[in-house]
This record gives sequence, structure tokens and C-alpha cells, in this order.
Amino acid sequence: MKMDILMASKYRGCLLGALLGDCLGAPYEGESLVSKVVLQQYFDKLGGPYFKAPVKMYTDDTAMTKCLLNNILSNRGVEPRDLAKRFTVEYFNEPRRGYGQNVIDVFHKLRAEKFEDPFGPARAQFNGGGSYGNGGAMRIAPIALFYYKSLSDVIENAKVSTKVTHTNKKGVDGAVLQAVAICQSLQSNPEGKLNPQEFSDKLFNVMASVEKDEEGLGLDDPTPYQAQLRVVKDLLEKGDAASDEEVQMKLGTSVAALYSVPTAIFCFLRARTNIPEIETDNPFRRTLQYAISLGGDTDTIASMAGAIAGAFYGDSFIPENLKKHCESSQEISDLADSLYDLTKKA
Ligand code: F2R
Ligand code: MG
Ligand code: MG
Repeated sequence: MKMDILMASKYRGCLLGALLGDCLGAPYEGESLVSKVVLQQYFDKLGGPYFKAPVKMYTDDTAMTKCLLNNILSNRGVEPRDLAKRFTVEYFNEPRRGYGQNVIDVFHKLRAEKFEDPFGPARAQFNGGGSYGNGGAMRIAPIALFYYKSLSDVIENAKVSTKVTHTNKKGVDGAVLQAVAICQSLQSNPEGKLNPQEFSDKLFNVMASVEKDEEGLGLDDPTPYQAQLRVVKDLLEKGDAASDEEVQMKLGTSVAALYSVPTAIFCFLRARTNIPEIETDNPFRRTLQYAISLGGDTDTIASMAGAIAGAFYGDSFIPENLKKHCESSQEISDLADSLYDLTKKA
């Protein structure tokens, strides 16, 4: 029973973490480095009991996560054609959620071709190379939560759900890495000692099996995620001696999955302990503040880091006052409970 309560809290933590990262990071998307002082004031104000402000809207990251969540709830697992329809309907209902132009082309083609081949339009992107953007990774949390009992199911379904919009191996493998990182958090004891090096090593070992060029693509660099995970370990080792500029330069903060998923993992692991100029005792909040401070694709990197952190700490670490400033937080919490109930029955 105790285990049951903890797991339910981790499901809510993961999905609320993804939501808060998206809503709170979105106003800074595209900035270079964001001043830690400015962010401290922003979080202090939003986290205070009396501050009134219009709700922070979520972006494409959460819109697509909700589609995937509802796809799993309705079909008791991923169903790609239904998922393609959900993404497309969602986009045409609410197009102003900050989608990139290329993924919008996929929605237009899916609709024009009546969803006949849910992977066809994504395969044709970028002259047949497919997108390597982080759009698959940013929405992957429901896959990790639903399939976490079997690593091979997580990997397989992360690939299938991503290929509806992103077929480039770097886009797909980025989603796999993000899903596996969430699974590892979900299965960790939040009160136990987490060894960041071990956490990274486990991810490295999974990526060593995922980054095999089974399709014979003849890639110039066949193991890019393993290389980035080595950088994560080196930067963790350096601790405070690694400047934000160094992290930004070595790991990246762009919309490319390769230069944002390892960054999100690093943010979660780095924020386990104090970070200069970030004043909070709450490691979940520290994760978001730190991820946003690195600039670039702030909504997405904070959302992915928030999902990993929330799955580790559970929803009791998510400050109520921050939550209430984010659009649809109650709906996301309820969806997390529904997904948890379904997973128990599966
Ligand atoms: N798109 C944004 N933010 C900027 C636009 C905001 C909007 N216009 C506004 O003002 O409101 N954010 C969201 O997009 C990211 C996820 O992107 P996704 O879904 O992966 O999109 P896409 O279009 O597939 O790829 C993103 C870009 O990556 C480059 N790229 C990808 N594959 C490529 C390839 N094979 N060759 C060359 N370039 C490739 C392109 O520049 C794509 O546009 C998240 O940040 C989300 O928040
Ligand atoms: Mg976004
Ligand atoms: Mg983004």
C-alpha cells in the first residue's frame, strides 16, 4: 500500500514536472543565458502565497504529451494512427501553442492523406532524412510511465510514438533516452542516495544497445548519445567548476534532441545538490530554475528535466503555489491518476 501511494505520487510528479517546466520555461524560450537573479525573483514571486498573475500557458510540449496520454488511456497502449489523428486535431484546434514550422507540415500532410500511413509524412521530412528535433522526446513521459516494467517495451513504444512526427535516428534515440531516464527515476527511492555517476552509467549502457546501426544507415557518428553522456559525467565531476557557458557549449540547449535531452538529464542530476545563485532547499524547483537559466530551448529542456525530477521526487516536492500558476495543472494531475490506475490493471 505504501508503495502504491509512492508510485501514484511519482506519476503525478512526472507529469506535473513536465507541465511546470513547459509553462514556466516558455517565456524564456530562445534567450541565450537567463540571469539567475531574474529567475530567482520570478520563482520567488510565483512561489509566494499572494502573487496574482494570469495563468502561464502551456505550449506544444504539453499539448502533445496530453495527446499521447489520451492515446494510451483510450487504446490501453500506443496506437499510432489514433495518435497521428490526435496530434493533428489538437494542432488545428489550437495552433498557437508554439509549434515549429516543420512539424506543422506533417500535420497538414497527415490530414490531407486521411491518416492512411501514420509514419509516411514524418518519413518524408527533410528530404527523407526525418526530423532530429526534440519533439518526440519532449512528449515521451506517458510512455515511460505506462511501460516502465519492461525496458524493451519502453524502447519499442518510445520509437513507435516518436516516428509519427520524427523519424531521424537522432530524434528517435533522444526520445528513447528521455523515456529511459524517467523510468530510472521512477524506480529510484526518493529518500535514498542517488549516485549521479551510476545513473548516467546505466543510461550509457542502454544507449550502447540502442545506438547500434541495425538499419545499416552508415552513420558518420554512430554513437552520439553515448558521447554526450560521457560529457554529462565529466561535467558532473567538475561540479561548480563547470560554468554555465561550458555546459551550454558542451551539451547544448537547442531544439535538436541530441543537444537538449542529455542537457535535461544533466540538469536533474546537477540540481540534486546546491547550485550557486539558486536559493531554494527544494531540489525539484532547483532543477527547473537551473534548466531555464541555461537558456535556448527553455520550455522543452525544463519540461524534460522536470519530468525526470518529478518522477524521482514525487508530487509532494512540487510547490503548490507554482502549480497553481500553470494552466491545466489539475487536469494533468487527474490524467496521471488515470494512467496509474490503467498501469496497475495492465
Ligand atoms: N518551435 C518551437 N519554438 C520556436 C517557435 C515558436 C513559435 N513560432 C512561436 O513564436 O510561438 N518550440 C517547439 O519546437 C521544439 C520541438 O520541435 P520539433 O517538434 O522537433 O519540430 P521540428 O520542426 O521537427 O524540428 C525542429 C527544428 O530542428 C531542425 N531540424 C530537425 N531535423 C532536421 C534535419 N533533419 N535537418 C535540418 N534541420 C533539422 C529544424 O530547424 C526544425 O525546425 C520544442 O522546442 C518546442 O517547444
Ligand atoms: Mg514548446
Ligand atoms: Mg521548446
